Formats: sequence, C-alpha cells, structure tokens
Amino acid sequence: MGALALSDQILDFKSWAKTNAEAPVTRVPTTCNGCGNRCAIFAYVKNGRLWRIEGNPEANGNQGLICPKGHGYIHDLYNPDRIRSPLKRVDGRFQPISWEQAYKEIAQKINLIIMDKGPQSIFWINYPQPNHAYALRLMHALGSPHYFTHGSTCYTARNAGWNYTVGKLPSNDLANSRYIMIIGRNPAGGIDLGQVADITKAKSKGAKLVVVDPRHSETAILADEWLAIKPGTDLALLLAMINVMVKEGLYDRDFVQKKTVGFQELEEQIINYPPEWAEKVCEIPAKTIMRITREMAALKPKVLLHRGYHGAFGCQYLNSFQTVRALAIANSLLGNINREGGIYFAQSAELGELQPKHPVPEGPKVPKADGTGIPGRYPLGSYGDGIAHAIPELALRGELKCGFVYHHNPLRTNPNPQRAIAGYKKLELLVAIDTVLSETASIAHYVLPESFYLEREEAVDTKHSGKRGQVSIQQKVVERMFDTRPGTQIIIELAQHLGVGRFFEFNLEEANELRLKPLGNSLAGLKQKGVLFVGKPWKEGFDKIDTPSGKVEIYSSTLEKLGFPPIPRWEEPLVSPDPKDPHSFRLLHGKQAFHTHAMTANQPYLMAISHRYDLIRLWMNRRRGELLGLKDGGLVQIKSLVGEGKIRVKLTEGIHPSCVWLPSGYGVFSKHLTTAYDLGLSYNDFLPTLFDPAVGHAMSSEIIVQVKKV
Ligand SMILES: Nc1nc2c(c(=O)[nH]1)N[C@H]1C(S)=C(S)[C@@H](COP(=O)(O)OP(=O)(O)OC[C@H]3O[C@@H](n4cnc5c(=O)[nH]c(N)nc54)[C@H](O)[C@@H]3O)O[C@H]1N2
Ligand SMILES: Nc1nc2c(c(=O)[nH]1)N[C@H]1C(S)=C(S)[C@@H](COP(=O)(O)OP(=O)(O)OC[C@H]3O[C@@H](n4cnc5c(=O)[nH]c(N)nc54)[C@H](O)[C@@H]3O)O[C@H]1N2
Ligand code: SF4
Ligand SMILES: [Mo]
Repeated sequence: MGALALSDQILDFKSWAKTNAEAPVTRVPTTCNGCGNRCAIFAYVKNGRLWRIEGNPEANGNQGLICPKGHGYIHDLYNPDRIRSPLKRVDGRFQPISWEQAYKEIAQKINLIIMDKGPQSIFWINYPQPNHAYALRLMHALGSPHYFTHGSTCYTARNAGWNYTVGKLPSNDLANSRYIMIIGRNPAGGIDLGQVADITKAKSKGAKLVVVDPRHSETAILADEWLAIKPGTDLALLLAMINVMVKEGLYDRDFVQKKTVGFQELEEQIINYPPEWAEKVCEIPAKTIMRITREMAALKPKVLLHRGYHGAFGCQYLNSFQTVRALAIANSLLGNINREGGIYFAQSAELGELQPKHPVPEGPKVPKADGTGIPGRYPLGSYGDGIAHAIPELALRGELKCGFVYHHNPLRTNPNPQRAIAGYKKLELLVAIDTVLSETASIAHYVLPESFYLEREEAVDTKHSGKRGQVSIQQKVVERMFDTRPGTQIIIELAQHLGVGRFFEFNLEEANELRLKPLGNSLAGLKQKGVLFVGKPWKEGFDKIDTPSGKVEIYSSTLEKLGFPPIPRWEEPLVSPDPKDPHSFRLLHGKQAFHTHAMTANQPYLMAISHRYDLIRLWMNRRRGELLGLKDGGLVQIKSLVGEGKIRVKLTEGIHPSCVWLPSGYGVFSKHLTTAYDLGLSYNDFLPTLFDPAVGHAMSSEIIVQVKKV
C-alpha cells in the first residue's frame, strides 16, 4: 500500500515538475540589496516565485558578477523571521497594528516632542542608499539638522583624508595599472566584484600586486607579495615610501611642479622618516620598503596605491586621517592622479532636482549636536554623514528625544553595545524601519516593515560610477507577500502625517522621472535595461581640482588654520598591546566574503557556510597561541575595558603576532533572528565609545584585549 502511494506521489511529483519546468520565466533587471554595493542584476521569476539571479554584464560596479551574499540573500524573501505588518511594542511585546494607526500615533508623539524640545530633538539615520535625499528632505521639512548615516563606523576618516588632499574621493583604475599596492583593503573578502575582476585583468597583463595586511586575506591569496604589517602603523610605511621617493628623486617632477603645492615643505620634513626608522615601527624590512618603492616608481604613472575603504584607515585609528593624507600624497608623487592605470576621478551620474516643481524645505537653522560642521569640535568631521555613534550619547544627554532608524542596526553595528542600548532606550520614541526584528527594532516603540528589496521599486541610483557615469534602478520583481511598504512611500506618508506633506506632493514614479530628465533618459528605458550609461566619458589629466589651491595639497593651509599638521607626520595609535604580556593583543576585525556586516548571519544558507568550514573563529598567530597553551579550535576568553566573551580560535601563521582578528558578521543577540542568535562575537562588544578628535570616527581598531585559554 505504502509503496503504491509513494509511487503515485512520485508520478504526481513528476507531472508537477514537468509543468513547473515548462512554466514561463520572466526577467526583471534590478539591483541587489545584499550589501551596499547594490550590484546590477537580472532577477528571474517563475510561477510567481523568485527563481534565480544573475549579474548584469553592463554594470560598471559588478561587471556581470554576483557574490555569495547576493545569491544567499535572495532567499530571505521567504525567511519566516520577516516582519509581516507594522508593530507596536506594548508591555514589552509586539502587537500588529495598521499603517494608519502607526502613522497617527507616531505623529501625535512627535508633535508633543517638538512642542517640548523643538524639532532638532528628532533624528533620522540610515544606511546610505538611493532614497536618502527624501529622508534628508523630511528632516529638513521638520526643521531638524539631524540626518545621519553609518559613516563614522565605516569610512569618514578615509573620505576626509582624500578630500583635504585632492578635493574628493577618487577611484582606482585597477584594470589598467601595472603595479597595484593594496593597504588594508580586501576586495575579495570585503567584496567589490568589479575590483576583483579588474585586478585579475591587470594581472593577466603582467601587473604586480602587493598586499599589505596583518592578515593573509582573500586578496593576499591573489598577490605576488604579502606584507604582514604591524596593525596601526601603515602611516610609518607610507611616510618611508615618500621618503624614498623624495630622497632618490623617484617622483614625477613635472606633475609635482605643475599640479601640487607644498613639495618643498614635504622635502624638509620627510627626512625624519627613513625606511630604517619605519622598519622598527611597522615591522616591514627597510630593504623591502625601498625595493617596492623603486619598483613602483619605475612603472609610474600607471601604478597605484589603492584608495582604501574600511579595513586599515576608514575609521580605525587615531592616525587614520594622517594615514590617508600620506596615501594620497604617495600616489600624487607617482604622478598618477586622474591618470589611466592610476587613481582617477570617476564619472558619476548627476541627477536632476525635484525643485522648482516641488519646493525644497529651508535648511535647518540650528547646528548639528554631534559637533560636525562646526570648526572647533570635529572640524574635519562629515556634516552630511554626522557621527552615528554619537547618537546614544546625545540621547543620554537628552538632546535627542526621537529617532527613525532605517536599514541600519546601531545596537549591533555601533561600538559599545551596552552604551548604545542605554542611549537608544532613553529615547521617548524610537521607530525602526527594517525587514526583520534586528537588535534595534527589538527595542523600538514602533516597527515599520519595509517590503523586501525584490518586492519594491526604489529611487534611481548613481552608485555605479566609473569611466562613464551610470544610473541604475531597483524595481519590483515579485508581488508583495505581507503588509509591508517601500521605503520611499513610508517617508512620504510619514511626512503627510507629520504636517509637512507640502514638500512631498509627488510619488516615487514622478520623482524618478524628474531626476532622470536632465540626463536625457526615460524611466521606461532605464527599467528595461536596469542600468544606463550617462554623461560624458572620462578624460585623463586635470586643469583644476576641488581643493582651495586647485592643486593636490601636499601642504594644506586649511589644515594648518584649523590647528592640524599641514604635512602628514608620524602619530602613534591611541593604544598598543603590551609586548611583555602574553595575553595582550590588538583586536582587529573584517569581512568574510559570504556575510554582510551583522545582516546576513540570519540567512540559513550563508550561515551554513560558516558552520561547514568552521569559520566563526578568532584568528590568532600560531606561535602566540601555543605560548598560551592553546590548540587549534581551543576555547578562549576575550576581555576588554567594556566587554568579554568566549570564542574558539583558529591558529595560523597568516596573522601578525601582535593582533587577533574577529570575522565581523556574528554576535547577533536579537532572539527574533533564529538562525543567527548567539553565534560568535562582534568586535563592537569590546570597543569603547571613542571619537577621533579631528574627524570624530569610531577608532574601531583601538582596542586592546586580554585573551586567555578557557
Ligand atoms: N563580504 C562583504 N563584503 C562587503 C561588506 C560586507 O559586509 N561583507 N561590506 C561592504 C562595506 S560597507 C565595506 S566598508 C567594505 C569594507 O571593505 P574592506 O575595507 O576591504 O574590509 P575589511 O574586512 O574591514 O578590512 C580589510 C582588511 O584590512 C585589514 N586590516 C585591519 N587592520 C589593519 C591595519 O591596521 N593595517 C592594514 N594594512 N590592514 C589592516 C584586515 O585584516 C582586512 O583583511 O566591504 C564592502 N563589501
Ligand atoms: N558588528 C559589526 N559592526 C559593524 C560592521 C560589521 O561588519 N560588523 N561593519 C561596519 C561598517 S563597514 C558598516 S558600513 C556599518 C554597517 O552597519 P549598518 O548600517 O547597521 O548596516 P547592516 O548591518 O548591513 O544592516 C542594517 C539593517 O538593515 C536591515 N535591512 C536589510 N535589508 C533591508 C531593507 O531592504 N530595508 C530595510 N528597511 N532594512 C533592511 C537589516 O535587517 C539590518 O537590521 O557597520 C559597521 N559596524
Ligand atoms: S557584492 Fe554581492 S551582496 Fe553586495 S550587492 Fe553585489 S551581489 Fe549583492
Ligand atoms: Mo562600510
């Protein structure tokens, strides 16, 4: 009987499988939301369900490729942990409510807060994304300067260093470079697919790749040479490279003379930093520093030192800003600024504005409470990003009373979670806009569920810059499954309920049309292709750049006026491990290729990779581990000033002995995230709340931990 029933079932399945296999497949061009790269993809739908995705070959950013996170994250569309309707927290438990009720109650609360403390007590923070202009518009319409991004925990030191040297953040022309040096950036792990493709192209044409990283990273696997630098000392390496270029006359004289200011002052100061000095600080042999500098200089200008991102100096150290200044200057001496095969100013699509048809609100009349934009507190800080990790402090001081947290999870991705929790809990109103109950959403008063990225259309995007500018669009691929709404619609509806609807008399479709208009492209055309090239192609060279002098500022008078060294000079990291203490290490962190921040740990397929290859472990130098009596896989306790936790170790020769390295995708403590909950640790658990005195960044690698065998 059983066998018969089974064979019936198999027959049924077969016929089902046949119809299913023959069902038509539709293809929708859109962008991936698995991380901030927003790669352009084609999504395929069959029988109303997402079938698969593939890369859009025309995209500047990903060149037809997609990564494991992108493949894995699509399945979160069907993840049972998703939020299905707006939620209100009553007596510590979430109750489903209607959108109308949520908006009304949020608006009433905000009206009271504005009456009591003024509109500047409201803030909005989000992952930088295409619809951020509407969130900023909402804050300005209400009269608040408090729009933030996560920049202070990611990239603000890097951006500031480049801004003060060449006027903006440039790109790397990796594909055409003959010698690539990458310091503390790991595009094969902290994924940038286009960069990996370009490195491969350059290598196949004979280019050399040098990777400087305390850890043998995924990118180091591709390298001709890996230099295991002592963390926090990249500035010493760069100063010594500049020293060699100047002393040996290896720099591009013509470029330096015509396109830079301050070379003479540099020449006078750089004598303090010979390679023999740097060797003692950064532990890279003087003769290696000399050889590499000479090798690069011989091939200039088609050579580059990668512009960097998060890893070595995005927001990591007290000396990060100076490190980026030195990096930019070293590139300039090689004459490679805006050159083929060097550092170049990518072409980016310039979207149109909504005004005059839809008037912009006046800018806020009060300064930002985090001290960005006011010379004197964080004079090199980014006003546009704000200082994200200052929010809990401002909430504890009562300066911020109400916050919207959109596509961002500060309780897990900010330093010092105990302090972040205390700050965010102090708010009279916290509204989280997420797809799941993240740590932050879990303590919110209201949770507004955004539709999954494959269920919604979004604002046109200019993320894909390159040798030609590009616009891209995220569009709806499948029908919405639950009572969720797209982010831009939520912003517009909030504005209408908050009494500032007059600044939002448009919908997303109209806004997208208006913004595309000056580019001469139609929304229909963009939707069909997913990405469109716009604007003029890139041209080599420059007459003037966006600095006060119009030239590369080796010497910056602006910095001098603000009381900072106008020429980069050596600066120690804030803290250093005790070389005499066998338990003392610097705690580093970084991305794994198959996880995004703490966001994909709840994705079962991606988490299966972590388990299958035993990757939720702390990297430790084998020799130092053995001194602590440890075996590979053994359990340790890590302790810092602010936190402690237990984790298993991976003993390896592939890491500098002075540090340990924690993969940064774990440590989820929201009980609502069932796959990820309580696996691994996060570096933020150990990181005190720190503010770099110039930029205000989080100084995320200024942590000394004690590591002991359990
Ligand atoms: N898989 C994956 N890819 C991502 C992301 C993700 O979450 N997951 N996020 C995206 C985002 S937002 C970002 S900011 C980028 C980040 O991209 P990256 O900046 O490349 O990423 P990280 O892993 O933070 O750091 C890169 C390397 O810096 C090394 N490092 C740490 N400290 C030092 C130091 O003092 N000196 C030197 N020389 N090296 C050091 C680490 O060992 C690591 O290998 O990745 C993007 N891509
Ligand atoms: N623990 C840890 N902390 C970190 C890092 C890390 O790797 N690990 N990296 C640092 C860096 S480089 C960066 S850039 C920041 C990033 O930190 P965050 O800006 O906090 O970004 P994520 O952690 O990627 O995601 C934040 C939230 O977005 C939600 N989300 C995902 N998709 C959607 C969507 O479509 N709509 C909405 N509304 N929400 C969505 C996720 O569920 C998650 O709760 O963190 C920094 N801090
Ligand atoms: S790098 Fe991967 S996860 Fe990020 S947008 Fe591209 S495909 Fe998606
Ligand atoms: Mo980042």
